[in-house]
Amino acid sequence: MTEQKQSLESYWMPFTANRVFKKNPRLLERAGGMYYYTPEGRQILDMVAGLWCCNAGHGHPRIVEAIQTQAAEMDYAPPFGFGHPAAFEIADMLAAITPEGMNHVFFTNSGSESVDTALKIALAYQKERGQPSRTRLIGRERGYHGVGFGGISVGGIPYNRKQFSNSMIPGVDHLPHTHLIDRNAYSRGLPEQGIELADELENILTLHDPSNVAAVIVEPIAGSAGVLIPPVGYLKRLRKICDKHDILLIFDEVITGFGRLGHNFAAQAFDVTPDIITSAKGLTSGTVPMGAVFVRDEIYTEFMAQPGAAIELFHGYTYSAHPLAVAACKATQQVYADEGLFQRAAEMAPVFEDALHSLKGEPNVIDIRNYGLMGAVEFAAIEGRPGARGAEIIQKCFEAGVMVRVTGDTIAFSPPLIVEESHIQQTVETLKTVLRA
Ligand code: PXG
Repeated sequence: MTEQKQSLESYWMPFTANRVFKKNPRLLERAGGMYYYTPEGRQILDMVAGLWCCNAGHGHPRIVEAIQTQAAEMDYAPPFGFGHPAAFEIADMLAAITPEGMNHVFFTNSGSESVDTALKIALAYQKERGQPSRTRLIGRERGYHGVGFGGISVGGIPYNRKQFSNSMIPGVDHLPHTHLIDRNAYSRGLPEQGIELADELENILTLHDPSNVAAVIVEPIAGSAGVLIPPVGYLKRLRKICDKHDILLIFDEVITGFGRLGHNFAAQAFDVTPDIITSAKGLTSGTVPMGAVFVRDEIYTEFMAQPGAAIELFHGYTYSAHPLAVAACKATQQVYADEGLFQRAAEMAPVFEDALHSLKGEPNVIDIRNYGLMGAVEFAAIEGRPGARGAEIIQKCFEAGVMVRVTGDTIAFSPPLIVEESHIQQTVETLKTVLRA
C-alpha cells in the first residue's frame, strides 16, 4: 500500500490501545537479523525478539527455506488419527533437550493453548490416577499465562481478569508475587531476599487441604509483568512443597524456554525439574505459531495405562503439529544447536547485565534486574498516571530506532540470542538520551 493511504479502522488490534495506535501507528514492514524496517524504510533495532520469541533473529535463511520447502511439499496433515513423520522426529529432538524424564510432548499453536493444555492434562491426570478430589489450581499474583479462560484464571494480572471476573474457572488460588523492590532493588541475577514467599504455598494448601489441589503453575521468571526474577532458593522450595504434598508443578516456560536464560529451559538453569513445562515462542523462533507441552514420563504412562484402546486425552487442535510449524521448529532447533545460540546467550548475559546496570542513577530509574538475556528497568510512575512514563519512553526509543517492551512503568528487554555488544550499547545510549531529555 504505497499509493493510497491504508485505512487502519477494520483491524481490531490485540492488547493495543487501538485509538492511540491509529492516531500514530508504529508499522513494521520487513525484518532481518536484529532489525525491523518501517514502511518508510527506517531501521529499528529489535531488543525484544519481536515479542520475546524470535530467538534466532529475523529471517534466518535456513528457517525460511525449511518453511518454503514444506509449504510446497505438504500444506496440511490432520493430526487426529493421522500423523506426518516430521512431527514424530521433532518430538524426539525436543525430548532430547528437555530435563531428564520429560520425554513426551503435546503440540499446540500458542502459549495460551499450551497453558490450557497443561492445566487440562494436570486435572485429567489426577482423575486417571484415582485422585479425583484434586481439582484446585494455584497460580501466582502478577503471573501471565496467556488469555484462555484457564490462563487468565491462574494468571495474576488484574487488567487481564477485570473484564471477565465472573467467568473464571472455579477453585483457583494465588501465591504472592516475588517482586520485593524495597529489599531487592538493583539485584544482578537472582535476588537474595524472599525465599520465604514460597512458604505461602503451605498456607494455601492448609486452607484448601492438599488432597484437593491438582497443580501449581508459575513462570520461573515472570516475563509480561516486568521480568520478576525468583529469589535464591524460591523455586527449589516450591518444588519441595509440591513433592511433599504430591502436587504437580508446572513451569510456564513460554518465554524462558529455548535459550533465553542461556540454557534449554529455566528448569535446567535453576536446576529444578517440574512435572510439566509449557512452551511456545522460541520453539519456532516466532516464525510459525506453535506451542508445546512437555510432561514427565509418569504422566504420559498413566494415560497410556488406561484399559482398552480408546482416546486417552480428549483434547487437541486442528493445527497441532501443523506441517509448517513442524518444519519451522526442526530448522529452528537445528540453528540453535549448530550456531550454539544458547551458549552465546550465556556468554552475552554478563555484558547485557553490566550495560543495563549502567543505567542506575539515570532520571527516575528505581530498579534494574536481569537474568540471562532477560532484563528490565523500572521507573517511578508519574503521580496519578501509572504507565504514562513507560509508554512515553518506548515511543521515544522507537523514534530513536530502538524497540523495547513496556509493561506499566517497566521497560523490558529480551533481544534475539544473536545480539552483539554494539546493539546492547546502542540500546543503553539511546535510553540514556531519552531519559535525560
Ligand atoms: N505464558 C507466558 C509465560 C507468556 O509469556 C503466554 C503464556 C501466552 O502465549 P501466547 O502465544 O498465547 O500469546 C505468554 C505470552 C508482553 C507479552 O507484553 C507477553 C506475552 C504475550 C504478549 C505480550 O510482555 N507472552
